[in-house]
Amino acid sequence: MWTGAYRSAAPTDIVANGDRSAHNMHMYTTPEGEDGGARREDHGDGWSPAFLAPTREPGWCLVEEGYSRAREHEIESLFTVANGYIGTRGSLSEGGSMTNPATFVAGVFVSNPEPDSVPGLLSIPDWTDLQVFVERTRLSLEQGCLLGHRRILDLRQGLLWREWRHRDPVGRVTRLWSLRLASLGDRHLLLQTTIVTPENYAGRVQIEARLGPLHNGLPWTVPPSMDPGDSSDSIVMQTTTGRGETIALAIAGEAGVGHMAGPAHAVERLDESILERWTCEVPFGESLRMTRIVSVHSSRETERPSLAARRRLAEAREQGIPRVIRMHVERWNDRWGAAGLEILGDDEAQRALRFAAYHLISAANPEDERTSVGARALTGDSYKGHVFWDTEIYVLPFYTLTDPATARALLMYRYRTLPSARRKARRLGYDGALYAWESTDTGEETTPPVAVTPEGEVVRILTGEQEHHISADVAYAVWQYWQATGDEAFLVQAGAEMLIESARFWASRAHLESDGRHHIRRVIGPDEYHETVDDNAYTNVMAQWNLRRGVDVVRLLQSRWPQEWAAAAGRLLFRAEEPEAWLRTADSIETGFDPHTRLFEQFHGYFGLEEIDLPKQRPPAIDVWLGRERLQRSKPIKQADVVAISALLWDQFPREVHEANFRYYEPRTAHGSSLSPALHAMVAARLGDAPLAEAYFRQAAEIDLANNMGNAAGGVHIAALGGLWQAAVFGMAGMRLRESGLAFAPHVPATWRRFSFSIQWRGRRLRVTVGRDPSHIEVHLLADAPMEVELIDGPRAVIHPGTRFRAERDHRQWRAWEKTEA
Ligand code: IFM
Repeated sequence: MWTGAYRSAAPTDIVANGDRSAHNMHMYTTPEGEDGGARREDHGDGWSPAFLAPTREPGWCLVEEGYSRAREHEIESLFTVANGYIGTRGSLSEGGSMTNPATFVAGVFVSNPEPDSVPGLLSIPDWTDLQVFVERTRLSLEQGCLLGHRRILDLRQGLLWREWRHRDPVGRVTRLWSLRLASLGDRHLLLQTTIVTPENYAGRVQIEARLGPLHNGLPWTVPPSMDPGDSSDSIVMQTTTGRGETIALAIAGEAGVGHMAGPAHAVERLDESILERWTCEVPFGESLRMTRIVSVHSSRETERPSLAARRRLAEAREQGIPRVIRMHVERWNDRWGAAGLEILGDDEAQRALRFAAYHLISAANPEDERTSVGARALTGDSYKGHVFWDTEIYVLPFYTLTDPATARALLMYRYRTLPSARRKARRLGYDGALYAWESTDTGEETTPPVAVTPEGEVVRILTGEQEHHISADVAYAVWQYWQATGDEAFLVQAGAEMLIESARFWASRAHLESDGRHHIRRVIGPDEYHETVDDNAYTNVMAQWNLRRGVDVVRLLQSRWPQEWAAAAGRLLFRAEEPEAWLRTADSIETGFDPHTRLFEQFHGYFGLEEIDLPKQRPPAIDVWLGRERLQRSKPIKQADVVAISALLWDQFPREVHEANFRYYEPRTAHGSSLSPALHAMVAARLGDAPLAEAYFRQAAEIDLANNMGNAAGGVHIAALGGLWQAAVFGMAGMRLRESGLAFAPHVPATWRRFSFSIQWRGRRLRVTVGRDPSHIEVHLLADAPMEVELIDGPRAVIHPGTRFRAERDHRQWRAWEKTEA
């Protein structure tokens, strides 16, 4: 049984069985025979088209019933609507004692003047704030009687729905319905519609919507010609970040009651916000609806962001709100078509995987090569929006295999920040490129130099100086993208340079010592509990891999694109002897591998550290429990480190090596990082340990869905979500990239009857299904040219477009692929 907070629950109509308090919200029932689940409101004015209803199937919805103040912050993160350009947390529009609304624009950072502080993602004025008054009494979840309250994150359509019934002290019952989106049809648009329906009265209803604060770190100005009072009836404001960027937003509200003329509208400029007010007498049986539509632009895309924001807003209004919503829903439909995730037999796993994909789709923008995905995407301000290795190792494979244009844009961000990576390498005395451990808009190192512990102790943060594996991680993602897409233009114009510059970095970073081995000293590996270590296995194996791929790419360019290579070699001041030197270094890097035990030593001296038995249920903050000093001297590991070698370089080592290392390191891993469980799920699955794989899959899924690390308030853990997708595709389905096609080694958990997903490989679209009873796999090549599919320890076949291939396992043996009807 799952222990997640979100269990299967059909998003049924919000029908209260009489008046109930917030404590028994679960009493809602599914109306017999009702079609379409949640209400299809017809507001009598043709405004609400029939398609506007939450997706009915529970496998596509996250439903939050009732209201619990204590959970608000994490719900806001989970229920974020975003589109890779902009993201708005799922906070309640009317606020509340625990509300923390925020809207982030990807890649827009503000510097903090405090000493030792680093830039953080800008939060623009809150556009969602909205208060409803019935005869001057404000509707509040924390006052009056809550008759029903439900929020639905509609993963399928990318919509956040809300339904709320409220009774005030004099017995008036009001229903509020709302919908919020960050458009995938046009990434510059945000929209929120609210419909207020007096259920048992006719009366005066007022909506107040604020835009602010106007001085949240940065002053927002309303250009004089666009004053709130001007005839355009939209508000335009802008700010300049101090890092050279101007951000502008234009906002307009449209209100109506059925077919009647619009309600009275007033705008007021307050010190900290702009307040708009719509007031009208709502007749019995009618509703007051108000839609706020926002357009955001920055100087990154246009020289005149204010103008662009205003124009785009006007166009959207011209198109009409239903069309804006429809385009958004259609784009979501396309994205789901490309990712197509279905798990039969385990509804919770299916929804967790779709939740992961929802946030992955929401996190990145294929049209922007100057931004990347921060550790909490656009859902919260933890880690200040900084970009880590999380993107390349955990998140990027999802895009590479379902939406290559997005993967390319994210890799181009690393290409564009190469100059900063070169500067960092130079500053530390190395050649080539060393990427920032924490990166923002410029690619300069932005890891904070110090942190204050909960006990008030100021400690140095060494990751920015010592966590060097990031350069190999970027190289890994470049190569994986190249393998999966065959994107020659990218490789020649950008990818090769990143592979070469990172190889150069390792060639200078590894030192040949008197034992005849190259050593990489004073680093931090993925296991950040152990700082300033020598020869971290993950770092060294990845460095070795990076050096060899550097050689491969040089040879590839020399043979296939000699002209382009000549130009690149000149630009990079390439020396002919470099590849040989890289190979010599790679061959003699100390990886800490012992062929007798088949174990990698995580770093030099690790095996001699104090052994501490971790309880089966790992304490959440083992670093606090043991203290920093003791942790350094003992074996508990923060997160997958040697296990990450197995996850990334499976084919480089025999199965026995993966088995030995997993069995050794898994019990010693505290999973103090959200990145850890998913990689453990993937490796356990590849080892055929389905129960353990399933347990880790759940643990990874519950990081956000059940807030099992206690910090989802700061945003969803996008790396864990990317890792979850990888655990399913690379672990449970056992998919691996090959030169001529794809290989599979399915190990499906007992509860997953069938798991299907869609992917792209070198321009071809495929639908893959793996299942049990009997164990089987089906591959359906939907389009483009033939390709090879292989079963590990089994047959291989060339498959053709439009055909479906199926293989079954019989007594541990795979039978030959059979062509079945497509
Ligand atoms: O990149 C990770 C790191 O591996 C562990 N601490 C959190 C970072 C951001 O998610």
